Amino acid sequence: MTGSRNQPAEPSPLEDVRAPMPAVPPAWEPFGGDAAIRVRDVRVICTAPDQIRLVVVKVETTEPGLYGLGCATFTQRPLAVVAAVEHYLRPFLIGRDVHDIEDIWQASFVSSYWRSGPVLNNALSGIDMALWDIKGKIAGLPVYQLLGGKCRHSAALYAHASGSDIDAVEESARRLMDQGFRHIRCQIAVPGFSTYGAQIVPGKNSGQRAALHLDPTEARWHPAAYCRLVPHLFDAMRTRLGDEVELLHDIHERIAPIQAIQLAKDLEPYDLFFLEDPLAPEDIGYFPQLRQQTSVPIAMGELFVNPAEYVPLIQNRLIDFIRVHLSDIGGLSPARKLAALCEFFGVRTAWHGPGDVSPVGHAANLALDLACPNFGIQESHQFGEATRAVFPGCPEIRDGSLWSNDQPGLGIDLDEELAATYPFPDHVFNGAWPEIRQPDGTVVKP
Ligand code: GCO
Ligand code: MG
Repeated sequence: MTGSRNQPAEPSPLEDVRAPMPAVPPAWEPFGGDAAIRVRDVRVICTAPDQIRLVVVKVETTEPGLYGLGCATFTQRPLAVVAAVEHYLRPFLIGRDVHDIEDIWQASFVSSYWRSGPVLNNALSGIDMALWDIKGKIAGLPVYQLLGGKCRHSAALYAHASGSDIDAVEESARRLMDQGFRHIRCQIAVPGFSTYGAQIVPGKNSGQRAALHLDPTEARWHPAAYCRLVPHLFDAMRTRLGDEVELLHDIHERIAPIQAIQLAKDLEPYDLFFLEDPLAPEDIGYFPQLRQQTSVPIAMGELFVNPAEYVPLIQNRLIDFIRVHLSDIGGLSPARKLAALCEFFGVRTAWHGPGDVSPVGHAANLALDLACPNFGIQESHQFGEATRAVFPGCPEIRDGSLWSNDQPGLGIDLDEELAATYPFPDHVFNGAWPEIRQPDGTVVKP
C-alpha cells in the first residue's frame, strides 16, 4: 500500500515479499564432520528359526565391517514393519551420523506426523537398538556400560509354569525350580476353554503356539470359570511349594475390570510377586479403583505403545512394575528414559521378554536390567537350538538368571546365511492373534 499524497510512502508489505530474499542457510545439515561414520544402508532380516516370526534391522555404516542390530519384532504384523523400515526409514536415515541416536529417534518419530503405534514404533526400535549396538562397538564397550554400568552381575528371571490341572502346574513349577528359577509364573487351563498361558500341545504350528501361549484351535472362552479356578490354583501352589518361591500370574486382559478387581482381592492371601496385565489398555481408567481395593503388586503394560498410556500410571503410583515391550515403545532410547522416570516413583522394571522378542531384543532388555537400579525381574524365554545358532552371543540362562557376555555393543550377532534357511512359516491365522469368543459369539480381548 502506498501512503497518501501528503504522507511519506510506507514500504508496502507486498513489495517486501517481492524483494529478493537474502540467502538463507539451510535449516539443517546432517551433523558430524568429514570424519563422521554414517549410515550406509539399512536392511531388514526376517527369520523364524523356532517357528516364531522375528524381524531384525541391520544398520550398516560407512566404516567397513561396522554394523548394528536392532529388534523390530511384531510377530502378528511383521511385514508391515518391514515396509515401514524399507520404504520410509531407510531413505530418511542414509547419510546420517551414526552417533546421533537421540536426534535420529526424534526426527524419525515426527517424520510420519501421525506417530506411535506398534508398526512405526517397532520400525523405530530396529534402528534405535542398532545405533546403540554401533555406539558400543565404536566405544569398545557393552551397551550396559554406556547406560551407566552394572548394578548387578545378572538379571533374576521368572519362568512359565503351566498345566492342564493343578497337579500338572505343580510338576511344571517344580521342574523350573530344579533348574534354579525362584520366580515362577503359574497359568492353568480352564477345561473346554482357550486359556492364555495354558499347556501347549506340541505339534503342528507349535512355534506359533509357543508365541501365543494358547491353543489356537480351541476358540471359546468364558471369564467366570477362570476367575473361580485361579484362586484355587494359587492356594494349592502356595501350600505345596512353600513360602520361599515367588509366584506370578498373567491375567492377559482377559476379564472385565470389576472381575479383575475381585480376582486381585481373592489372590491377596497367596503373596504374589506380581499380578500382570489385570486390565486392558483401553481400561486403564480403572487403575485407581484397583489400587484402592488391593495391595497385590501390579505389573502392567506389554501392550502399551504411547507415553500417554504409561506415564499417568507411574506418576500416580498406580502400578509396581512397568512391563512394556521395548520394541513396541520405540526401542532402547525411550525405555531408558521410562526406567529413569520409574525410579523416581518407586516402580520397578519387568520388561516383556517372550519368544516373540528376538534375541537382539532380549540383549537390549538385559542391558537395561543390568544398568538400572530399579530393576525388578526379567521374563525369560528359553530359545531353541536353532535360534541360538542364528544369533551367536544370545544371552545365557544360568541358575534362574540371565547373563550377558562382555562383548562391545549388544554382544549379539546374526548369521544371515543360516537365518535365510528359516523363512517365515505359513501359520494358521497368518500368525495373527486368533479370534477367541464367548459362547454367545462375542469376541474377547487376548
Ligand atoms: C507374556 C505375554 C506374551 C504375549 C505374546 C503376544 O507375558 O509373556 O503375555 O505371552 O502373549 O508376546 O505375542
Ligand atoms: Mg503378559
